[in-house]
Amino acid sequence: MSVVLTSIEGAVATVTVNRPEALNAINTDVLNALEQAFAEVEANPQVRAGVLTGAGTKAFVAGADIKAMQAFGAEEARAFSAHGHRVFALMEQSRLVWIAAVEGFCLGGGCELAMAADWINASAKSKFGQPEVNLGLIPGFGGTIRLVRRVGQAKALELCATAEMVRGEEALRIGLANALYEPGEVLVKTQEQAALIASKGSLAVANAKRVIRAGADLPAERGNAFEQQAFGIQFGTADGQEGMAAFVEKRRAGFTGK
Ligand code: DAK
Repeated sequence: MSVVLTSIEGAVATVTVNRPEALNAINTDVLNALEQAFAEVEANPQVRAGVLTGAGTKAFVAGADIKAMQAFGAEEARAFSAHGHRVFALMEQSRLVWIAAVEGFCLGGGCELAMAADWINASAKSKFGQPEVNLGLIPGFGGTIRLVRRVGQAKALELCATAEMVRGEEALRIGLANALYEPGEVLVKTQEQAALIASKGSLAVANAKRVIRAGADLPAERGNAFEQQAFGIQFGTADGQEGMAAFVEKRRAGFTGK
């Protein structure tokens, strides 16, 4: 059985980290399989939104694989970190919105993987944390950067320095999760949300994602200029014309992704 599974339902792809016996811990095989899965989904014109999850109900992903990392020297650790950064960034660079559906433990590299998605939907029984200092380590898959952007510098450092876990409700409160669902419901609810996104103009969704993600790293003046350019581009698309015509003609828009 592959360590990463991909299923496609309508226009929604669901990518599942599938090592439940190790609480879906991330090793090199998982990174390679995720890289392949993201590339295949990206290239599939049928797919218009993505969901990332973990197999089983006990964990989304309980971290990087500690047993595998134990054998690393500094150079292997740096290469493993670079590999993870490259693979996780594929979701950020994607034309698709990616949503992480988190049930159970979401720790260390697992929390970093979830944060590389565009947002996180959490189960009320989920537990988030960056417990690397318990192992004498620090986050190595982008957590120090992405966590600060989600929850602010002081809360990010508090989580990384104390290794304390927070429950789904607290993750929602601090802005780490966007939504909270009953245990067992988060995947289905997230797939429903992804299907809603997939029903919109896909070029517009991709453009909005590109502008918002780029804008977060730009000074406001350049971000505003980038938005103006991107706004103009939408008017040259068939979807933009169709969406406005449908409103004026009081009918449902038929988007083609062109
Ligand atoms: N790695 C490997 N195996 C893991 C694992 C992990 N992160 N988490 C759990 N497992 C395995 C357990 O070893 C156990 O396997 P067996 O011993 O049965 O073979 C199985 O999953 C079930 O786990 P438990 O028996 O421990 O289950 P419990 O319910 O008792 O406890 C737990 C659940 C989540 C509280 C516990 O498993 C736990 O504390 N896990 C470790 C959580 C953790 O510390 N995660 C952060 C990992 S560090 C870097 C790159 C990346 C990173 C850092 C640096 N560079 C390259 C520089 C990231 C680091 C991390 O993510």
